[in-house]
Amino acid sequence: MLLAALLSCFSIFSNQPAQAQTSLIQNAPARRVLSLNGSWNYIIDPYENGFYDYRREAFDKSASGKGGYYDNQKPSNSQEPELIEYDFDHSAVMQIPGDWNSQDAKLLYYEGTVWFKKDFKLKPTAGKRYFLYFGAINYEAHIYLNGKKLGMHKGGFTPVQLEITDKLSASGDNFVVVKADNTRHAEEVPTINTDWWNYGGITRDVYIAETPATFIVDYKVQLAKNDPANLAGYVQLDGAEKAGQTVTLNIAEAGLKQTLKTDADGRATFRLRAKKLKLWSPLSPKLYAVTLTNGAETVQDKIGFRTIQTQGQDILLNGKSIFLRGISIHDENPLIPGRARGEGDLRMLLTWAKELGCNYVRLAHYPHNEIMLKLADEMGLLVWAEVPVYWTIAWENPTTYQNAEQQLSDLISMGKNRASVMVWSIGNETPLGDARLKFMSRLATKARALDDTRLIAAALELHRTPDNVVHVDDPLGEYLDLASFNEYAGWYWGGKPSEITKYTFDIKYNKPVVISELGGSALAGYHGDAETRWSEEYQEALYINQIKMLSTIKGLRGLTPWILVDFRATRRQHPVYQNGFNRKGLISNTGQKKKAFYVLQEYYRQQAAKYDTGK
Ligand code: GCB
Repeated sequence: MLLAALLSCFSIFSNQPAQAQTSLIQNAPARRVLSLNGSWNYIIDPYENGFYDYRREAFDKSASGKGGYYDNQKPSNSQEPELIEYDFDHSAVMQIPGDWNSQDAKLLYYEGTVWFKKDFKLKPTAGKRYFLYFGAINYEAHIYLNGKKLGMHKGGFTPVQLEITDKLSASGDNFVVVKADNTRHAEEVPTINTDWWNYGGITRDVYIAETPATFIVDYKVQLAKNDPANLAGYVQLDGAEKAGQTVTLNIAEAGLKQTLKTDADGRATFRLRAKKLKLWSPLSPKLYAVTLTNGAETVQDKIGFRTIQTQGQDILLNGKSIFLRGISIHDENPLIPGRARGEGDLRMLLTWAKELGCNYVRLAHYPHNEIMLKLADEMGLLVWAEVPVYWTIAWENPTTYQNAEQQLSDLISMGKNRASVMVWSIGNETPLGDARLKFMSRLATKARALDDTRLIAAALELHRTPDNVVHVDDPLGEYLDLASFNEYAGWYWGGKPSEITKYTFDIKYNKPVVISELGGSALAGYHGDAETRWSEEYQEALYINQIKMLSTIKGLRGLTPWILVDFRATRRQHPVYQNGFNRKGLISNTGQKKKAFYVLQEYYRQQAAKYDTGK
């Protein structure tokens, strides 16, 4: 606890991403005691007047630590009239989780600071610990409880967790204030340039998790690497009494029960024979109820077990060859519109993917909601999960690297018990260069060290020669398990859709080829012939010819075309065809399926008939 307290001080005074958080609580929603979702008051603060004084000194670094909006000051009844130039209680409210861009017309393009405040009642119980948990806040968040700073966090798609055990008020009346700032910076992750909307705010669930004084903070219960007969993993306790404790692992349905003893660091590793497990697969997404018990504490999870490995150019799921019928997905619900806000939105996206015939999804380009991974487990969809190391990152900046590594570690921590997750992707379309290779290969090594039971990949770029050969030879490929690349023949290059079948592929690596992107745009309801750009017929022809062209690739083991649904993108400014949306969706932003949807659906039907034998 002392260490955790010291670390959380560190985050207050440093500019680093919040290394402050103790390890993320595994399956945090299962420890939820109080949801803070709902209406939060907010104040728009482009000049950051609630954070800095007029000399641009941060209030929270002053001797008193006071003066910022986080004080949530209200007029007292003193004789002297006080000057207070903000008032949360009379400010507008917004629904959390939810981005600000789609909830207030003034904020559609806004990049800067918005302050949020929520009152809540929670009387701490003696002997318990409390953690304030945000699923995600984009991008830089400063968090205060009852006027005191808890910490700072950078990274818009990974959880923010702060211990508040000693900071809750004894009376039970509390308020939390968050300064969220989505300003883009060149040295951040992602950097200033992306092809998605920079949604700001508290975009995922907020709650308080309650735990015993010493508790199960983390665990991994998965099959050992490539070994369907053994479970391997660990349980990690946190708290003063963590050494020498007994933890029971129970998977009743499989008749497995094991008592584990923690070492001096509160960790118990195990390897357990588990011969008769029914393995998880998209055809049969079997999940087992897994229970971990330490004294009075019981943590429950639903976990599937499967192996995934490559063999030459093959991908083996549970030892059997699989073809990945995929689609790329952004964490956005165009129908609301805005960031997906909860289970219903996420289920809608994955249901569309199932309807398309998918057994696999690429969750681009950043960590998606933990709920998405759980739904994928339940619905039988394999997952490519990614960090926002996208395009031009500040490759030479050590802080940028640390930030990327932290986001990767948090993603892996959050998803490591999900059978659906088969790929950790370390980035997308990063440009060739020495500094980049060093940065990316280091990330690949880190990902492997954190979890060697998944494949490591990245979406690479290609280049062409005048003989119509497409080359994939990025040196980063050496460090990866898949030959994955984005390929836009018929849209960004290669002429009309009917011309692209002349291309052949020269792929340097003897690894499974999984095309991470392909596609072209169409405005739903706009019709023309197969050569009319933006028409549904153009996109349809593009998919037909892409499929023909790709079928010539030896070792093609799957694809995730770009993208399931049209999504908001600032760089897409054509007033007729785009109107602020990237139109490469197979489904429009009003939920209308375009012609190309059915082309891919038919291809996937054929692939399923070939590979999904049901055995
Ligand atoms: C890409 C990017 C993706 C873009 C897409 C496009 O290669 O990886 O983020 O949205 O192309 O539509 O241009």
